[in-house]
Amino acid sequence: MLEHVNNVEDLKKLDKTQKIELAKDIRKELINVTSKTGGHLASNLGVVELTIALHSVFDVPQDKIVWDVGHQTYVHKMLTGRKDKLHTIRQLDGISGFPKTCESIYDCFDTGHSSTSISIALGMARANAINKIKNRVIAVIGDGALTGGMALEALNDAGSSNANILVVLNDNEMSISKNVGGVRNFLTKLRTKKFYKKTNNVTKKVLNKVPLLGSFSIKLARRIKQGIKQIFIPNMFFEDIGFTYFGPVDGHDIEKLESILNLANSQEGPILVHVITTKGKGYEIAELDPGKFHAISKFNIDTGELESAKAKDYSSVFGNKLVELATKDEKIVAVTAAMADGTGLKDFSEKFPNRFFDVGIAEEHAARINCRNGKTRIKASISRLFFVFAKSI
Ligand SMILES: Cc1ncc(C[n+]2csc(CCOP(=O)(O)OP(=O)(O)O)c2C)c(N)n1
Repeated sequence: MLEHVNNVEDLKKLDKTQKIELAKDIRKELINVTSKTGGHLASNLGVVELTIALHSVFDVPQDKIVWDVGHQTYVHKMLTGRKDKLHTIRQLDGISGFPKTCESIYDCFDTGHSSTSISIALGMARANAINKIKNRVIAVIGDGALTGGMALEALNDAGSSNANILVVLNDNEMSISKNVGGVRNFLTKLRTKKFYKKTNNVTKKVLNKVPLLGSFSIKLARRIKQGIKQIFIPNMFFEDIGFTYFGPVDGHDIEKLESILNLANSQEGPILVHVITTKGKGYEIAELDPGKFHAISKFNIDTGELESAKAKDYSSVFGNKLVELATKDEKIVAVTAAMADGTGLKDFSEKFPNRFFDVGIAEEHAARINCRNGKTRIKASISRLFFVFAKSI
């Protein structure tokens, strides 16, 4: 099927069975290519159906899809005219592993830094409103990236606005490694409220009737909807701060995804669609160890083993030394912003779990908790954030 799909126009002509076939072909190609080039495999395997659904429902480049971090855009690149260049990804003179406006009109913003997509999309949505442009703006953000302060600041701003912004939350319970923190705990509660889907169906039926009833009834229907949700999920954060929430929806079911995205597309104002995906989906070895396959170098497809053993790098030297020092000095603790592996702190986290703090993708916050308190001194990887960040993307 992939042979017949070069761009989004080709994709839009496919029926539902053909799209499922396409998803399989895309996965095969992602695994093949990244086994030779290295890359962000697990995150891309997780968004195959989501990317197909987004490009089926929306019309890029008029509609804008802002991908948070941007490491999960390989499928988007394949569907927007760059399928034949995928094998050059991250190579000299090849295509980038991240969205690049100079590479394609379908990449609407250059990203790499996490937690920026809602701010960018909100800016675009406000510009649309001023210029009376009707196009949709969509931010696709992972649950990991949602732990970043800027994402929460943007939700705060967007929720109280009337901007037409759609936030698609790609929730796979993973940052690079397991996601952490209160936002993670809140999302877990939402995910496990299965009956909430039924509430959503009621909502859908109510809202579908709304155009017949006029604007007073729109407000009334929204209130009813809000009321129903509040009964089932008290403290429904997204709704409370002003977003219309849809979900959770199975992020590997293209039909359901298209249906919920169409529903979201028919609404005004700030909307959030909560999508549940599996990092590494469809490649068992990556599903079992999504952290390792988040960003991987060349590997053997059958075994998942790296082609060349990882050389001793700066991070491992740093991590080993820190473990050595921390063994002698119990005042040493380590702080990381969702980068335990990338900062060489995995060993430390296993040996000294009580002295290890993963604060989520929150470097600014991490730097601030790096302070003296009596005899305890928080050292560790803070001073290396910028090195580590540059390396990680
Ligand atoms: C500010 C910042 N800190 C750290 C990183 C490194 N980083 C890249 S992707 C990622 C995890 C993202 O998790 P999530 O948003 O859930 O996406 P997923 O890969 O799980 O789909 C991290 C920590 C970054 N890109 N930017």
